[in-house]
Amino acid sequence: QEKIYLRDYKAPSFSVESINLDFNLNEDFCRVIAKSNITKKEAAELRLNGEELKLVSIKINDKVLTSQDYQITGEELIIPQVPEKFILEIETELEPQKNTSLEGLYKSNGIFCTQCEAQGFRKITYFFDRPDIMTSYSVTIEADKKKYPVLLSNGDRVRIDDLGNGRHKAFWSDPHKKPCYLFALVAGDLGVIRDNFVTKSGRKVNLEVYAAHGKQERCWHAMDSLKKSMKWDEDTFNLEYDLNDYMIVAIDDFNAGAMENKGLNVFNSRLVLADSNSATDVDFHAIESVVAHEYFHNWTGNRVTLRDWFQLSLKEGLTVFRDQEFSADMTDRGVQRIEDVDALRVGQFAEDAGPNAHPVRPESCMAVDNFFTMTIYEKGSEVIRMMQTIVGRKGFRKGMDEYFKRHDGQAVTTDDFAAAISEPNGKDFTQFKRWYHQSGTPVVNVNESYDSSKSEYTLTLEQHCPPTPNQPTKEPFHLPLMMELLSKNGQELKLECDKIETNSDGKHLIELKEAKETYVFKNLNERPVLSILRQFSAPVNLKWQASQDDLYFLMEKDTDSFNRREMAQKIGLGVLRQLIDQARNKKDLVIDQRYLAAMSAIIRDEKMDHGFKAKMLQLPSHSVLAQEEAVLDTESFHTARTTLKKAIAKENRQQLLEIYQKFHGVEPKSRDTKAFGHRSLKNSALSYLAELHDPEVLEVVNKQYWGAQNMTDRMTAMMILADSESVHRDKALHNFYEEWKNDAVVMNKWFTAQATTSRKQTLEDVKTLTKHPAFNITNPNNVYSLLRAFGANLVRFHDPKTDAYEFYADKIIEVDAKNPQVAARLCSAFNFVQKLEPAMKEKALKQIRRMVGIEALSKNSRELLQSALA
Ligand code: HT7
Ligand code: ZN
Repeated sequence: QEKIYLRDYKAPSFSVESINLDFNLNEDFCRVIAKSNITKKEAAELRLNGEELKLVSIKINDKVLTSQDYQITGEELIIPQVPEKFILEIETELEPQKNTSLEGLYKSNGIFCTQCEAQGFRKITYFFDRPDIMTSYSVTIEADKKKYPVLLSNGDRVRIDDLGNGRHKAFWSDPHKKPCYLFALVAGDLGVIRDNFVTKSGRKVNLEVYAAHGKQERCWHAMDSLKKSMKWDEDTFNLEYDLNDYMIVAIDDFNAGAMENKGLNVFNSRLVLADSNSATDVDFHAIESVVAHEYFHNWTGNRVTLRDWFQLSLKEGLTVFRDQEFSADMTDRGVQRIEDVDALRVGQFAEDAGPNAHPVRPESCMAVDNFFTMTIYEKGSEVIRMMQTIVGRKGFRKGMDEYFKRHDGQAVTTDDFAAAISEPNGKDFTQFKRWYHQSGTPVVNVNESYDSSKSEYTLTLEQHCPPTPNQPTKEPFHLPLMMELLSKNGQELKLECDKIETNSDGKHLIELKEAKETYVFKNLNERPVLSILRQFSAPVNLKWQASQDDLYFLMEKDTDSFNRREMAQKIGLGVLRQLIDQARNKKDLVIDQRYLAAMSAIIRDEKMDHGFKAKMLQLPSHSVLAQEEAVLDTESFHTARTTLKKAIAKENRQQLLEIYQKFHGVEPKSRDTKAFGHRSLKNSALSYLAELHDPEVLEVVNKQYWGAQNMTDRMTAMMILADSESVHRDKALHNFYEEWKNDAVVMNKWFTAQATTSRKQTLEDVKTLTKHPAFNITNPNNVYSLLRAFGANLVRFHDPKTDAYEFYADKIIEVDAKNPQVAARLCSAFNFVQKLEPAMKEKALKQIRRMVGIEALSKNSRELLQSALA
């Protein structure tokens, strides 16, 4: 399979001033006529991308071409001779009803829709399917009037004509030039809710959210989220919406979360539909954040777009950063940062340590669709956050203004972005940009000493980055490390060190640029306690052999709430690792009493914010353990974690019950941040108590299931019961199914609850569920909620006593034949292969070899699996 390289980028030889797309939608085929206005900028043959298309005709300036005038080779249409300026008219035929890849034009539950990012437009017509060709679009859609009353595309509605024969035709025109990956079309019989937003300059924007009939009343949270996003972008970045209409359409079959097509976002239904009966607090939060993310793309992605796909993080990293900041402003900034860093650690750090590690701006790839990774998105966002930390918020805003001033309407690179932020702030980002081309998670070693005779505290920091595929050695990174020194009673001390920066937000910063650097702090009459990497100001692995006294001190007293939670995780990790060691060596498991006392103190702390307390009580996850431990022995992870959880629950049974009783049933329908915090704390208390497996607690869980007044409570109880041997288990699962069997979005929760248990028969349950009438392997949400969730269930996926790898590989192969993008998302389950014990490793490798040996395997899956063999 061929690779493509960033170094081969060449600016286009043609420009396309405008394109008119005419769609004629029918039940068994769709006819597309694409008329483009093209200019040749330099001598070149015309090469257009196209896949799975039936070509009907080609005309240049109205003259029909014969087969001697062009060639069709694999994935290109080549016309060697074209004039300087010409109108190219291409007619193609598609079969959207047979399109199971869900890219290009396809049908989901009777609705025609498109997904063009990254390279789906080439499945609609022959075109320059590259983001640096920006074009004005006008679109007509003709379809049956009864079956498809709603006909949508990007931009402004021009008119809709009744054709008098049971068919109608809609005309759309988009005043903004765009790359073809932002093109969209939707045609179907849909319900809609409407509202409007008046922009700061007084323009009224019509807002519409479409969903299947009967579901539209569940779209109001998405609508509210959209209005909040529009206001936030005006207030924060002075960015205003630029069309008269903004439409969101919920679709059941969708490969990803959502798509930011200009003026016409297409969303996975699970990220639109919500009410308190059917959606959890986490769902509500995810919807708010994804609606915001897609809206924010209107400026960061659409108005300023990508020069080429290697620059994907230019829009995705920046837009994730913007949605994280939005969520922080809408909810609780401290808790939001904890959640974002948890997700980064679990997903992106694992990616950076695995066979598919790649830079934020990759150099090569086989399948462009494989770029939609945690590294591009989440690490990309951390890179932007570091820029903001270095220049401060005000400086960052100045840089963003400059970015839009320089590049509005252009297709640009991450280098252009870095220049726009650094230059107005008088900063040099030459070294900083290594974050874009070096992969891997840097390790920072911390060493400290205190000299009481000189009243000096010395801090030595050393950085290195482990080798990653194709990058055996790395240059030092530019690391902004936010820090303070704390006194014995937790106060921030005056920092007398000339190497410490203060950014425009008044935050103290070490800008570590060398492999090793020493910092001396003067006039400290007592040994200070170091608080470093505050707010997780750089995405690094901090190795710091701090004393237990200091760690416990910081967990209790650090003035940076993120670091308090970080210390709780660090101590918890140490305790768990000792328990894992004992479990692996068949020793008695001995609980660390100091840790137990500290966790008990948190449980009993009446002043701590509730949402934050729930985060403090979380034990490090199996995926975090998997990254720290040399061997992936998940049975020992499970034993260690449940033993520790049980010990904490036993010690605090009464207090946990009191927390539960205090908050259970309080404002069950409220969705404000306070209510989220209450529910998160009391459900975390319940999950601790459930570890005791005592009948009284299971009664409480069962009662919560049957009496739940919202999905957060119902789902928590169902997950606990699903993971138990309780007599209540089957009845609850059966009831959930009966209640929600006609609701595709909610049924996914039922699959996940059963795929993520630690019960020994989980694999058998998952196998059975793949044959369940509610499971459809062509629906991405079903695949993710059952199969991918099982692949992420480290305990049961890596169970030496089962054939989980073989079953999972069978499913990858089956999905791959229909939908390569979805299959590729399943492959990451094999990322830990190098950490497996020899027998397990061989079992996993055998399956990977089997998959790679299939000739018809897609390049998407092949690229990801092959590297696991390297
Ligand atoms: N920009 C969107 C990415 C996306 C996507 C990528 C590959 C295959 C299907 C897809 N659907 C949407 C989503 C976003 O980041 O906003
Ligand atoms: Zn995005």
